[in-house]
Amino acid sequence: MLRFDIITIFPEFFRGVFDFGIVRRARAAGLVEVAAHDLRGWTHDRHKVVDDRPFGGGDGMVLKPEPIFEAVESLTGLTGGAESFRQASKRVVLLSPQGRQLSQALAAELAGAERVVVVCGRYEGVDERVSEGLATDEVSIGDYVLSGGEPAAVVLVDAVTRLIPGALGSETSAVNESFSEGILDFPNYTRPVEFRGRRVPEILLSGHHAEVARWRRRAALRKTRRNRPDLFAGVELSEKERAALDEEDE
Ligand code: 6GU
Repeated sequence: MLRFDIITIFPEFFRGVFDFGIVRRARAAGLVEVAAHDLRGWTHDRHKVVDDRPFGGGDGMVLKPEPIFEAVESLTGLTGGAESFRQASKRVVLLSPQGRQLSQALAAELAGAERVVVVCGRYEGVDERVSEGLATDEVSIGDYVLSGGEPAAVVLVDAVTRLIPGALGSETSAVNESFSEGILDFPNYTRPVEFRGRRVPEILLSGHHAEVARWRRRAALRKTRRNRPDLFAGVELSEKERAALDEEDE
């Protein structure tokens, strides 16, 4: 059982969002548990203040360290910082645009933890001592700006949950997916055979399994080259594949 604890100033944001699809099923099966906690619950003043003005000046407010440290320490029962969390198979993920980018490899690592505490930063910032002295990981979901870490927390929980053994059910496997081979997934088609003048590629109707597999690999490579040249640069092509792709270019 992997437990996610999300620390946020908007706990209501998560109402219902984990009640669909794979995540719902994984929760129902007892494979994961997800709880959202209001950061203000770890303040001690009457106005439940969680932020303050930045030292050195500037716009916006910065999340204070004390409530975040208290929240993480009370949820984990540990006060020894990143090293003690890792030793206990717990991870404390600070979500911020300054993090390293979430990848399938990091998602797989987190899927092996017993506890993942997710701290939702906000766009203006989080006191750096959270990153320095509390988080095991500082993570971004991509190069664009969100107003807060909450949408990123939903992304993280989804990406990690579907990698927990049993979460996808017997009919599907995470092994055949996009990124597991370093290239994008192949294009899929279903009925009808012709739709608005576009036909399903004939090979897929032929029943020749080896030819279908070869077509899919080449179509996936073509699509990866067009949409993700960064991934394509790392792909090892056989002579035949290189020739086939070069031929299509003419
Ligand atoms: Cl994790 N937080 C915010 N505020 N913006 C982001 C992000 C996270 N990842 C990409 N942009």
